[in-house]
Amino acid sequence: MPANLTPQYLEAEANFKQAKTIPEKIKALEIMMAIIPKHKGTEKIRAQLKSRMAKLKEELQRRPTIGRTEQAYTIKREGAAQVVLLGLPNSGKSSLFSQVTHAFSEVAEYPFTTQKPIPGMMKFENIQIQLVDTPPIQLDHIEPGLSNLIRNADALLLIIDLTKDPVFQMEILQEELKQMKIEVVGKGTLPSLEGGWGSQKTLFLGNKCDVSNAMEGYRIFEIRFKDIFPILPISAKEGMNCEELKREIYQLLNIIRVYTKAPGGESDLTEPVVLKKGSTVGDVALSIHKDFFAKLRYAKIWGSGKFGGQMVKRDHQVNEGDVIELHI
Ligand SMILES: Nc1nc2c(ncn2[C@@H]2O[C@H](COP(=O)(O)OP(=O)(O)O)[C@@H](O)[C@H]2O)c(=O)[nH]1
Ligand SMILES: [Mg+2]
Repeated sequence: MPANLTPQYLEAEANFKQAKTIPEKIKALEIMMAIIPKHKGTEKIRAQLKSRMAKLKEELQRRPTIGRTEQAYTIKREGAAQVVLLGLPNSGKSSLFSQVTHAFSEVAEYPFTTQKPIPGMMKFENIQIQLVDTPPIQLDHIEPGLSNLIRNADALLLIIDLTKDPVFQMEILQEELKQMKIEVVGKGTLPSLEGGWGSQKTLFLGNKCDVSNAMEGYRIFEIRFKDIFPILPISAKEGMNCEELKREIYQLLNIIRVYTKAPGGESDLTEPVVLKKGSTVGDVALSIHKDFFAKLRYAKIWGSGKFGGQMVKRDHQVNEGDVIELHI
């Protein structure tokens, strides 16, 4: 008996093949198991999926435990995205972190106050973005967990102290990132890299612009780097440009917010669904529940549709601000 697999199933299977980590694979497999047509013709495949799932779960349990410092560098992602702050000692990372989140990170005039990464939530309009303050980097010693922390994040903020030779600081940071095999990308798309290299979307922050000579440093820095990176002058201490900063971070993340509503109901504009740019109606359903994704027949969309309430299929792309009514 033929299996007659649906295009949705094949898509889920493709996602499974692309999944890199075990948790990602488990998630993709769960979706395949939920949406595979349940009839005689798929019995064998369903059994295979089941045993594959069992193996993955076993593997997850067996994974080697990581060292204590690396564990300190593993920060559980919360909110819409995770953004890591990086900079030389005394550049103002902890000051900025304390200014824009409600978390506490010690600020002091002496370097190396921050000993391990600290997460905190930053509110931007109706979403929360997680910021991670890091210990300052030292050229002669790189914490093994730091490279992974940066790679696994959604974006990177590099902070420069504008009052102290910003171009030189930038060179040190670049050297440091090179040692960690991380290519920072400002404008343009992330390249696919080989040989253990990773890349990260990056915004440059010129800090301490409240100090009188800082804007001179900023101009020199800007001339050199503005074509390659988005750069923003800020004062972490005085809170200057912090709202602008939040908006720039949001832009950098390449995410959109859409809103769902029940048929006949109202949408709750305080509760966005956050998705990658380019996501579809199917992704909206999946973000709610995999069964929703499996059973989805069509959606009605307000915003980017040709007219309000237009009926669309699951592969219809959604845009920032769209309101979506899912029909199963
Ligand atoms: N004038 C000024 N001083 C700042 C600013 N941000 C941080 N500082 C000072 O720079 C020093 C180091 O700040 P901190 O946030 O601990 O830097 P970190 O080592 O990068 O975390 C402290 O004395 C802060 O008060 C700023 O925007 N303006
Ligand atoms: Mg600090």
